Amino acid sequence: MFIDEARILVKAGDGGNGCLAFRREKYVPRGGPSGGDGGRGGDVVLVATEHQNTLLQFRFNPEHQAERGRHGEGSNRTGADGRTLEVEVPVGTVVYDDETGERLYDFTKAGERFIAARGGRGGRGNARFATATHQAPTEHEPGRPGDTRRLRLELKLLADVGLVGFPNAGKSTLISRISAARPKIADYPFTTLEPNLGVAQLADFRSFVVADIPGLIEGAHLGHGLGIQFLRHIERTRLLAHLVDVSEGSGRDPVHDFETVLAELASFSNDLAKKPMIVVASKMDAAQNRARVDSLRNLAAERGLPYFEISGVTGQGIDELKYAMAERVLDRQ
Ligand SMILES: Nc1nc2c(ncn2[C@@H]2O[C@H](COP(=O)(O)OP(=O)(O)OP(=O)(O)O)[C@@H](O)[C@H]2O)c(=O)[nH]1
Ligand SMILES: [Mg+2]
Repeated sequence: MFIDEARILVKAGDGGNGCLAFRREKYVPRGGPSGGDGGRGGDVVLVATEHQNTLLQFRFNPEHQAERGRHGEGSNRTGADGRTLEVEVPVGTVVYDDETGERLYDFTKAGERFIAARGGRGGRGNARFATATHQAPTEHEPGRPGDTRRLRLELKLLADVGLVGFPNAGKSTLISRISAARPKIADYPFTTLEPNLGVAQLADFRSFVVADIPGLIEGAHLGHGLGIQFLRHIERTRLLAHLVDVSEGSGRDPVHDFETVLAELASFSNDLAKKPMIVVASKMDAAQNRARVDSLRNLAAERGLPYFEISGVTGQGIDELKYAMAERVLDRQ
């Protein structure tokens, strides 16, 4: 299982100090104590969101501090409370205390909130200490410090985009071009034996997760090749990118390849076969026969599927494809 991890420091706001003051006003003899209370420090609250799917943002931004409470003032003015700081974490994040290892919270739904650090209470002003026999109190309290905590966040990455296609279609090459994943790439079928996940990043720091799985061949659902057991890794993706080798080297017909893989997907699950799909003509640099390429393009057009042409070798079309994937899986942002 591919796990994303981040360590963060959360600091809640300190409470404001209570005030020491006495009322001094014209025509009011012996004005009493009037020091207001300090405000409460802001909490740091983690909030689950579906707008993020990795913990990447915390690598650039590991410290989160909420506002302190304002100090109390004379004339019984209470200091304002510090604002709560909300920190968004992806749904699926598990929060641990980094010092004790204790598991503190497990986010399963968007909108769930966990108070990671509580703000300090404001100190009481001297007005609070007045009693019938103690009319000019000078006691007043400092605010309490807010909690400081080191947390470890852990997220099981779920893929947004699944790469499917025949063995040798260039799936691993593609994931290595759009993410930091470095799977084994070789000129023979079934190079990939285990699924690989990669985080594809966009220029604006948004990101999505791509899964590269072993290739499928005819009869995969009967156990041919490596079989279809790996398809469960892409069952929860929101988009499939179907790579078809359009170079002469494959020795097969692109349309036939496309339909074969689709049939294998359908025999695994109907949902999978119905997932949104992008058709990708792969190895364009080695495709001399335009008719082969066009047959795939026409097929995509007939089925109303988006179509891209790429080469993992020259880089042709890679960025366009990456942004097309992002557009379809990050539509919530
Ligand atoms: N000419 C050319 N060769 C490519 C391109 N993309 C991948 N290849 C080559 O094709 C072979 C297979 O690439 P992989 O990325 O391992 O293919 P795969 O789909 O992951 O294969 P399996 O893991 O076996 O299913 C390698 O020798 C790559 O160098 C491309 O765009 N152009
Ligand atoms: Mg591979």
